[in-house]
Amino acid sequence: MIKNATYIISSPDVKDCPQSTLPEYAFIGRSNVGKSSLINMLCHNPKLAKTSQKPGKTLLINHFLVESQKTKDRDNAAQRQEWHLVDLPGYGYAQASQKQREALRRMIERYCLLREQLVCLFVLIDCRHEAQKIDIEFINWLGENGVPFALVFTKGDKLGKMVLKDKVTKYKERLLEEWEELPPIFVTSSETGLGGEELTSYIEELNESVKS
Ligand SMILES: Nc1nc2c(ncn2[C@@H]2O[C@H](COP(=O)(O)OP(=O)(O)O)[C@@H](O)[C@H]2O)c(=O)[nH]1
Ligand SMILES: [Mg+2]
Repeated sequence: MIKNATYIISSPDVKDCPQSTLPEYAFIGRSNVGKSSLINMLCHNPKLAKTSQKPGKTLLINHFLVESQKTKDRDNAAQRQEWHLVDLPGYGYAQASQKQREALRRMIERYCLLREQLVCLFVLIDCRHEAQKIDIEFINWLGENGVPFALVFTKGDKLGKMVLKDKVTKYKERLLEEWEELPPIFVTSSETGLGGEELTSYIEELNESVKS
């Protein structure tokens, strides 16, 4: 359960990111997939991360400090946690120039490979679309480079229950063409709150597991 979230800083490169060693979770995906909206939904604050109708706005690594309270540990006691949530720029923005896209790709790759605090990268996928080449390539790159990730289907409110289930099944089948195991998968909607608790609980479990 997230109690509080505050914006910290926007950084142009991984080397400029906060020095803190708090466990970190980043959201990535094509621009307009719903990254900022999902962060706001999870944090119960519609104004926290800037959302936009126009894709390709965020070009920086945005850090948020989150305080949450995990209940039901072994002693059934509430446990306070602090961690970072990161809103990354969207990849594959068609209107950007070749040079811009290349710079953005380098920045994203550097963040994924060099940010030691990163516990899990959440790759967001619009549930309405068939598997897109750019997403599959990125997912494969994560796998090849050993970057821990999970998949998050967004905008679940836009499809009926059965169609949604079918889309997710198809996506899994597509991934299993290349991978033996599936990553953790979440289905969410920032409009209805679908999947918010599952995602937060997952992060809280991971926080627990990385605690030294
Ligand atoms: N219906 C619906 N619209 C959404 C959802 N998430 C995001 N959107 C809309 O999609 C657009 C892009 O969202 P945004 O969070 O800015 O995407 P980002 O570029 O990935 O950060 C905005 O117009 C949002 O209102 C969702 O779960 N359901
Ligand atoms: Mg955004």
